Amino acid sequence: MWDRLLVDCNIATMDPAVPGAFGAIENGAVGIQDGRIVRVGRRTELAGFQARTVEALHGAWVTPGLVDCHTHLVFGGNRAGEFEQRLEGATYEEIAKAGGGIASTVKATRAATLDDLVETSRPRLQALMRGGVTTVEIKSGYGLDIDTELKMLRAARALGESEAVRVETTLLALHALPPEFADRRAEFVALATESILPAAADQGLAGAVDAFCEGIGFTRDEVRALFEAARDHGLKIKLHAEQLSNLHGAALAAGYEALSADHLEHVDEEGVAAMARAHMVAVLLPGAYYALKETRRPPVDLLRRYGVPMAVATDCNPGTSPVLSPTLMMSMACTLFGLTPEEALAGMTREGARALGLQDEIGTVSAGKAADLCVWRIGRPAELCYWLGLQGPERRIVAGEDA
Ligand code: DI6
Ligand code: FE
Repeated sequence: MWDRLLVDCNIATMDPAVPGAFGAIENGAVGIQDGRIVRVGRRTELAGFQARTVEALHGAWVTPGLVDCHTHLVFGGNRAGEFEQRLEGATYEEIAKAGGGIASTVKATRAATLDDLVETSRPRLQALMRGGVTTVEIKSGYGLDIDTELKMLRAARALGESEAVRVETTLLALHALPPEFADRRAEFVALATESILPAAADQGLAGAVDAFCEGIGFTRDEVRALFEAARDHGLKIKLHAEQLSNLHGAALAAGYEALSADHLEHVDEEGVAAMARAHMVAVLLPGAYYALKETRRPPVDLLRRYGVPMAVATDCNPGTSPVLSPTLMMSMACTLFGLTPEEALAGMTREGARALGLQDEIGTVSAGKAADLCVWRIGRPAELCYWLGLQGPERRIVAGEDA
């Protein structure tokens, strides 16, 4: 006997093995046992099965729980003041060069206690959860010293333990050069690769590493040193690449079998081809594109042509993407980047999972995966991308339990 059986629903399985748009099953049913999906199909196909509770969803749509595969949601303070400066014409790079930007968040994050960080970040996480997120990746990167980087990762872990959401942590080891290393780049890279990364790995605080490969960030050679260390410590690899210029970071990441390259507004065909060969995911971040008023879009057609899966994420961060709504990002992925609603929903579910290396565990409504689901009171899946300011799902189910 199963634990739960959801009936009288339509299911956007997002499972490529289910034919048709959204892998949709109308008049469907989902069986759940021990936190996992045991069977998905038409109601009639599941008629012979029994469950302790049978719940009618009155025609609602069930989707995979949303996967936000790229956030920086743990940080101290915020940058609403810089938002005002940017509205008056200052650019992100100018603000960064004048000591604001990431450096100002570093200062606030260093000053915060672990508890402060957890409690100021919690409402941001809860907003994403209300929007339908059941798995979130959280990066460090506003510490830039060993204690603060580990504090950020511990805060992310503490949030995951106290909220009904899966949290994946990433050490963003090369995000910005901290002021105290202003003329000692090589020393900072050595600190990141030889001290911070091994400490995070040894303490089991991070599953992956990331870096900001950019003119105002780090060079390919610096990033390569980090990736070598990540490989030695068995950490997965991701990269902020080609956001503001083309340093060929995506191709570098491909050489290390990275899970994803993220942003990619300036990636060229060679980079896309390298990503395809390495089976990487392109993580598209329309919130940062919007907030920075960028005009160059990621090459979506090229990514499609090469068969590079596209994920969509919030990039929730205090500087370039103060975004608290996953469905708003799906909308922007359609309107600003030209994704179809099906691609946008796949981007926040199946491909987001792939960008975290969790494609066998979450991301589609399929037998054998974790029962992480959202129940939406909508008439068709495209509504998830159509409404701006959509309220979240009616129900969020994490590991088979209402959350
Ligand atoms: N790219 C981004 O968009 C964020 N980090 C990065 O490497 C911005 C982070 C910030 O401005 O605080
Ligand atoms: Fe980011």
